[in-house]
Amino acid sequence: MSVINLRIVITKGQVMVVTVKINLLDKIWIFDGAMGTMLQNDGLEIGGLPEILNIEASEKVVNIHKRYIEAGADFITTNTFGANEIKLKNSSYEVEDVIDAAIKNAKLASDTKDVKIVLDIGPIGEMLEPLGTLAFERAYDIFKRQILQGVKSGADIILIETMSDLYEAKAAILAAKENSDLPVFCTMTFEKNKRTFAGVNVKTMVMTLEGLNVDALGVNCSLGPVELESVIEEVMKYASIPVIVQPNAGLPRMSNGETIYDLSSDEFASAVEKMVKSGVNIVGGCCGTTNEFIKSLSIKFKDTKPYIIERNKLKGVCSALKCIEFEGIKVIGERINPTGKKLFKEALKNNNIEYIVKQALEQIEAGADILDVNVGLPEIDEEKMMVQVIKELQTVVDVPLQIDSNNSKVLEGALRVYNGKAIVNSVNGKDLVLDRLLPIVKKYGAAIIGLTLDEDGIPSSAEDRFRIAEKIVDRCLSLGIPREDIIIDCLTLTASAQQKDVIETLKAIELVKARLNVKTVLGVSNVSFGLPNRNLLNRTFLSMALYSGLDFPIVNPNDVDIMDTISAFKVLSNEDYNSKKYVSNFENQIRETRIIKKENVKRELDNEMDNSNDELIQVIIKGLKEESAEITKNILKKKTEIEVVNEILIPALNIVGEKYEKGEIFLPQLIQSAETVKCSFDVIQSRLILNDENRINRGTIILATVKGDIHDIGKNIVKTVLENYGFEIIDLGKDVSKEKIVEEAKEKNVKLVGLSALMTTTVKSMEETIKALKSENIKCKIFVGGAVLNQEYADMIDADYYAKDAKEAVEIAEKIFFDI
Ligand code: B1M
Repeated sequence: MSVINLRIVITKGQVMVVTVKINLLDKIWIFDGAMGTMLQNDGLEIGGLPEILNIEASEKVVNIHKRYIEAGADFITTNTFGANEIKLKNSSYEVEDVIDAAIKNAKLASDTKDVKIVLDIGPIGEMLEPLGTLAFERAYDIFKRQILQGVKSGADIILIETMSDLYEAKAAILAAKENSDLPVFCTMTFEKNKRTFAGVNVKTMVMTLEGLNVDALGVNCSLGPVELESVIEEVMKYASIPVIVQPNAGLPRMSNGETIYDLSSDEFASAVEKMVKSGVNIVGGCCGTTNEFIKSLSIKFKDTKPYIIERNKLKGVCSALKCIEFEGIKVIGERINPTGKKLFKEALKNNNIEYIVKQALEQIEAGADILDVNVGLPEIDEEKMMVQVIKELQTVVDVPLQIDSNNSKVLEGALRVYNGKAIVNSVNGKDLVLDRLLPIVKKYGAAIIGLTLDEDGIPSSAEDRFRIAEKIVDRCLSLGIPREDIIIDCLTLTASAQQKDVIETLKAIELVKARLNVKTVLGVSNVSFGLPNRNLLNRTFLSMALYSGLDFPIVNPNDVDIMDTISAFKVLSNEDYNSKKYVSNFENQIRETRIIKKENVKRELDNEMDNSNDELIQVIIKGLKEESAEITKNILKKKTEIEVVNEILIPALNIVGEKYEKGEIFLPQLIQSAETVKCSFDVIQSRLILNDENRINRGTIILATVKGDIHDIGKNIVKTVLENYGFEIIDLGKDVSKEKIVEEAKEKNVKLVGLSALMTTTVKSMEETIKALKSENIKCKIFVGGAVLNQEYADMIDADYYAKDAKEAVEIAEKIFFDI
């Protein structure tokens, strides 16, 4: 696991490429430190593109590499962090030229010394869907271009670093693996709450990156080694491959207009030593570190042998945000499957993805840990549909998904776009199936369900089913799919048709558990086909199977009897320690029954509309975009547009904001809710515009969300309401610089400018914008609004007016233009 192959080019006499194996656990390997901050110290302007200097000031880059090599770095990283087609689009250079020059610079600096040249790949600079607008496939192509050139110019290793979004990291890793045979290291960037800013946690990172077969994984940037200690502690608990750490030189602060970091090189090395003692064996530096820092590291770890620490390999699967460990019983929801479901089939035929998303949410609410996803219908393109459903589901739900198809193209398409570690359902004992599917499972690092059937069908006896299970396990292990990722399905047979075989399934589970030490899964409800009172048979069989060693029942989580049986089994098998969950389940059920009763009474008293209000709030919290528009249209039959905004949309966003602040939801869900509000708001906006047929211009107003702030829902509401009152709005959008606002205000000679800000950090740029407008002597009044502001703040930053909401914005406009 820890050995990587490096291609070495020998040029004495003739050119020869040989492969050298190096063991990453042989020593503490030293990476270099920062490039960007070193170049800034050497005159690079803040905001300038450091990668261009590979061509325009190559001597500066070579010099920095040399300083790191002299300091003792074993690996030097090319100056290519942002050398991608998005960041270079306004420069006069192509990606290929920049990367080629960067690798040449590194080679020149390394001369004949034994250092490895690492192709550095940073984030693209635009967010991937659903956080942003960049498609996964487009991101892959951007990375591919960098990697192809890196290989051509002779890099030894690829480092994918400073990643916040696991999805972006995956696009880069796939691009690296599919277009080169170089070793791949990947590091992500964590905040103090042990999540990346996109919500990824340590477990989901480790699971996904190890699954994708990187050679080393770890953490870089964002914090100093002291603050990163708890993150590393967690990485070291779970990672089973070499770990790399490149912290910043402490925390930054401003001093005399310059950013300085708070650790000396020796303090830095001492803090890193703690990480080395916990098992980290590749160390270097990120922002603010210099050759002095790398020298301190190389002196400190010159004779240190890596600490080999016993680690618990993580067993389980994950989405980008949530990890389900394979311990105890886990419920797999079976409802996303068209078999025998008329409405589901219709939804698939009509591309009604919202219906499928609702099935997912219902199952999660009912207690599913993992969701099976099967969208196979003869009349639809299964691959296209599966990819679309996986993409949509993972923007709304956070439980891991199980991709259910026997078509290799469908499986590969889905695994490619899945953000996390999935389960593949299903492989079986047929040689052809094993040959075709196992390499795909290995490549994408999924867990796998193996069915105990082969070319001769499903054997009757437990022993024969066990033999197929054994064959599947052997084939997986020989391909490098670890035992903990293998789940065996001993197949439920129907009691009405094959009564004596039902018990064989249970015996087979016992054999598999005892002799193969893998997890087991079973679709339960097959057992009862053709017999009355199916539920009774299902839950009795479920209890028997759980007692035989079933780990993952595939069931309908909406079936209360089934879920209660599982809950009771967890008590009796000692999994639910002190019966805590069982007791709270039933407490909840009692409470829920009471709530339902109370709600029924309330419902009779309330009008229908209040239910729709709650429904819309729930839809916003869950992020169901399409439904929000429909419900909004209904509510607008009884409420005014402003009432909908004030009584429903804003309270719903407040709930979402609170959940985000408490860490109950993360950025992807926050974005999804904001998008859902936009769908409702589009309906409101179109109505307001329709209502205003005889619009006249009662005055022109500039509106903008200030620099650094991308929140624009509130500002857009203010805009629509002001337009509704006959004012013409020049909407400069969000994240608008003070220069742009000043320029527009001058050019359009407006009487009134409105500024919006939602974050404490951006009130400062609001203040600067006001200062700029006033210092240019522009004869306009300025009003401000946004959730962080109040009258006191507005006065403090010298605004002329403060508007609490859109209605107050109208009052201010009327005052300015008509002195009303
Ligand atoms: Co973010 N966000 N967000 N966010 N977001 C807040 C504001 C936050 C309070 C959430 C939280 O932590 N509880 C928090 C700020 C903390 C702080 O500084 N105090 C926060 C954060 C931290 C962030 C990010 C940094 C998260 C991250 O990336 N880690 C990031 C910021 C990026 C950036 O701006 N550089 C971020 C991103 C986003 C989304 C993109 C996901 C999305 C915005 C989508 C969009 O706007 N297009 C979003 C959302 C939706 C929110 C919350 C949940 C809702 C904001 C909103 O639209 N409210 C918000 C929490 C909250 O406010 N409860 C939160 C509804 C809107 C109608 O109200 O804008 O106040 P509001 O407008 C009202 C009035 O204030 C007034 O009239 C409107 C109607 O009554 N008004 C004006 C507003 N502007 C006016 C201008 C006027 C007059 C009146 O005259 C000119």
